[in-house]
Amino acid sequence: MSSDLDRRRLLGRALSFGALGLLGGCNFDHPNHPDLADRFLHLLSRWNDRVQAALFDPATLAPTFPAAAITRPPRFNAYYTIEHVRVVDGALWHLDLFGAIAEKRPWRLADFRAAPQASQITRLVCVEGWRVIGQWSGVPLGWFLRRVGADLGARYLSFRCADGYHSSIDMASALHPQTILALDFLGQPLTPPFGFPLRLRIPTKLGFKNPKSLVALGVTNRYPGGYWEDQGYNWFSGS
Ligand SMILES: Nc1nc2c(c(=O)[nH]1)N[C@H]1C(S)=C(S)[C@@H](COP(=O)(O)O)O[C@H]1N2
Ligand SMILES: [Mo]
Repeated sequence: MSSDLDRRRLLGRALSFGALGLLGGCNFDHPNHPDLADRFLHLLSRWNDRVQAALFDPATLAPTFPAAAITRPPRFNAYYTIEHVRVVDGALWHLDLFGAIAEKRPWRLADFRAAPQASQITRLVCVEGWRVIGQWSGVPLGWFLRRVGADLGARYLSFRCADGYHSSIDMASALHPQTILALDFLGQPLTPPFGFPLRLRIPTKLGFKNPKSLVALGVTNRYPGGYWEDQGYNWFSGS
């Protein structure tokens, strides 16, 4: 049973990285049919998303680690360098809610602090070829979605960030027990470069699917894409 699950996870990874390799390594451009090549790549990647979604086991946990394995110092990454991090004012900050959510009242920092918290020591894997282990704590996203009356039958969650970054995930991954809206790193509030005041922490997906400094969260059936997703990174990107 467990080796069967391992094989499925491996297959998922092979498909995921195989598709990334195809996207990065081959030249499908045809001088007469540039749109056709684009459309082919897009279809290939969306097919890959569906295979990965079908293989995703909502009960399989991402690996967890002992405190001694935590990477120090942590490693920053964004589509800009660390001097350009936009600092959010925690007192004014709120998370806007949009789409298929019954209670759209924005959530403030105190609301998230008052909610149930979960902690995890997990690995963040960046497609650029590095990985770090860290300890994140915060509100389980599944709890939050139920609390605000989100339509759990909808397909996508869409996230928008203070720096203009955006990303999206499937509902099954959103409801995974290790998917949290993180407030803390190593037991202290997140610092601005690492996503203050609130970031998505989803250890079953690659680093770029972990948007930092969230300003809005939506539930939708319309494919939302994302900053890197729109530039050809595979959308599902299980890690
Ligand atoms: N708001 C925002 N979130 C973001 C990014 C970004 O540029 N802006 N980059 C992503 C990428 S590519 C990675 S690998 C992780 C890095 O998270 P870290 O800085 O905590 O290591 O954040 C993700 N979330
Ligand atoms: Mo990344």
